[in-house]
Amino acid sequence: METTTRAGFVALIGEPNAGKSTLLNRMVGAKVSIVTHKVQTTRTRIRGIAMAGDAQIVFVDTPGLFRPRRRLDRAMVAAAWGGAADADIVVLLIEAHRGLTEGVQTILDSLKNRAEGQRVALAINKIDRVKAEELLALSQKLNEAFPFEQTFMISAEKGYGCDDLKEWLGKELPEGPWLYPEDQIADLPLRMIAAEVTREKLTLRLHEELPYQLTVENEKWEERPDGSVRIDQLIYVVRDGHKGIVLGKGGETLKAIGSQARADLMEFLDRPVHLFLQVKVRPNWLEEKERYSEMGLDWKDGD
Ligand SMILES: Nc1nc2c(ncn2[C@@H]2O[C@H](COP(=O)(O)OP(=O)(O)OP(=O)(O)O)[C@@H](O)[C@H]2O)c(=O)[nH]1
Ligand SMILES: [Mg+2]
Repeated sequence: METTTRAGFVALIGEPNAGKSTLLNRMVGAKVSIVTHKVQTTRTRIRGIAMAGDAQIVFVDTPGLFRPRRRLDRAMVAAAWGGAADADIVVLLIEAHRGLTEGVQTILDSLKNRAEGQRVALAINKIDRVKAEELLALSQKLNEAFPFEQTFMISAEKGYGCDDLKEWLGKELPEGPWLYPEDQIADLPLRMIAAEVTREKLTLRLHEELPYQLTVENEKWEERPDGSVRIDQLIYVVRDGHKGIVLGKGGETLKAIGSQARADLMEFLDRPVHLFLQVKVRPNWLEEKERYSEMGLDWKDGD
């Protein structure tokens, strides 16, 4: 008997910090998208691939949806909605302890306007942070606000409910051949993942506005005959003062960031890594078209 395969795209959308990237990594079983406790960590769409029985689910992690101010914010929010529009199923993540916030309400309004016929499921995330009794009421309230096809209570971090969600998604995707080789886990160039790892360490380490005003680009990727890889990255900041903070006293801060990033990269790439980081002041990088294509974002003239 022939078995039917299924395949399709599942977009993870939600407010910044909802846990979208954590869920993507949990579904894929590897860290392909960076995670921090700060908002607006993810800047572009990141595809991670998971198998559920005979179904191949291509999860699309998206930047958080919020009211954009800067050009970069607008490009991020546009990338997130683009991900939702292209998906077979959208999963809206919300945080259990925050509930139906104004931000969530705005997302629901937008979903109603743009997503005629779009299949949308709800995932109430971070259930480890609330009492079970509160969940039922929250689920009811959200389902009154939007006709979700299905509701899941999950903890992306602890894994609760994630198998149920994955199984359901696998069954609901359309029949068709797999879109990627069975062993592929991400659709993102390695060099981009490597730059993201460094940006994660910078975001975790630096305060206030600084993480939002820097970007990391891969400059060189050299496979060495001994099986190791040499990676050169550039960190663009907007001011001399920022450069000083990133470097730290005697270069200590950058050194610490570099060694954390290197450790993650060695694990991810499963081979020795030599990582070289350089900080450059580039006051206008947030208004440069090329930076956006490096980040995997669309540039719109006139924005
Ligand atoms: N307690 C708890 N924390 C979680 C859970 N899932 C994610 N987190 C935490 O929530 C924070 C944000 O997680 P991310 O996965 O980066 O969130 P995101 O939605 O991708 O955020 P942006 O990329 O900024 O839009 C991190 O500190 C996670 O560890 C969960 O199930 N329970
Ligand atoms: Mg994210």
